[in-house]
Amino acid sequence: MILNDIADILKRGKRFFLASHKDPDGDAIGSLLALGEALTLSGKEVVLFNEGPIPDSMSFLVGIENIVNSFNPKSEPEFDALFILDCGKLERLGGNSFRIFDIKPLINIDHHESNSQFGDLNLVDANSSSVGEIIYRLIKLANLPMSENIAENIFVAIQTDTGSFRYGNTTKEAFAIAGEMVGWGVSPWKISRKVMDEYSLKKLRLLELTLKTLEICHAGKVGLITITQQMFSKAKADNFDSERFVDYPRFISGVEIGVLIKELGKDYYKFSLRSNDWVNVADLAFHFGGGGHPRAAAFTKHGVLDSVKQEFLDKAHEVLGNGNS
Ligand SMILES: [Mn+2]
Repeated sequence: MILNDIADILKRGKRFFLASHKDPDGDAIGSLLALGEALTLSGKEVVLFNEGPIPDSMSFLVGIENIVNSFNPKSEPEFDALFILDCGKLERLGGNSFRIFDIKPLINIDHHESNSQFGDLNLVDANSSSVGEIIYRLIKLANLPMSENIAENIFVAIQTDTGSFRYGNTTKEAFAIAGEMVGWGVSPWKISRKVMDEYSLKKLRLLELTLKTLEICHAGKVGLITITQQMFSKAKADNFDSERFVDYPRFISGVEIGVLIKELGKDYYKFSLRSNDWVNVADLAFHFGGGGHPRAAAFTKHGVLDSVKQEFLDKAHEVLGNGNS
């Protein structure tokens, strides 16, 4: 079984390179730090890589300062394996990451159903709430140590990817592991406040501007908000301040698909998609070259706003029409 093979590599190896996706969320950072700390505590060497930028909301995590955002493995001793965490496809690592691909074997650990199986070994479990949950299993299986810091990182990974234990991926297993982490001394209140609830004033200002753009389409089944670069400057906000804004259109009763369109550059947009009950937004995103989970997915698209929006709405109409609701 693949989990055992990877646990063996962790037990036998001495030096590992661990990486997770660009513009990281709590799962990308929590999983990276948790596995890194477990390996370090058992006397192994690790390099932790994330292209960044790392959100302020995670700056309190112990060990966050050890994460590097650039690296040249050619100037370093050999590694026993390269672990890539929480990436549905290799490109999610970011543009500066190609240098690390010489490290073999490449071990792909993920929970996105759409994962492209890019590793030499692929541990992709779409039934896991988060990669943090898979890391927990690996730590146990490889007999790596547990600590309060590791527990905190695993808790952050599970909490963020389940939307504070609310989304459809909030399983009995997710609760059980999170419960065990609380047993290690993790404070759910502290983590919630820091990672989920703490809004800067600029974030609230940005939300104020964004909510004014709300559009309701397709007989109330699609709710759509848009953020432009101009709004970011006006609110003096940065990219991370718009995190989870996509939930607002999804909250509206009757809405099945919530959409956040974010201007990334001139005629270049990111569509973040969420669904409530039955639309598989990963399929919808996949149609436009993106991916994700059935209830949370994203893609990017070049073009003029009105036309990229219309193209998306046409496809969404088709998908909604095929449903039974
Ligand atoms: Mn994840």
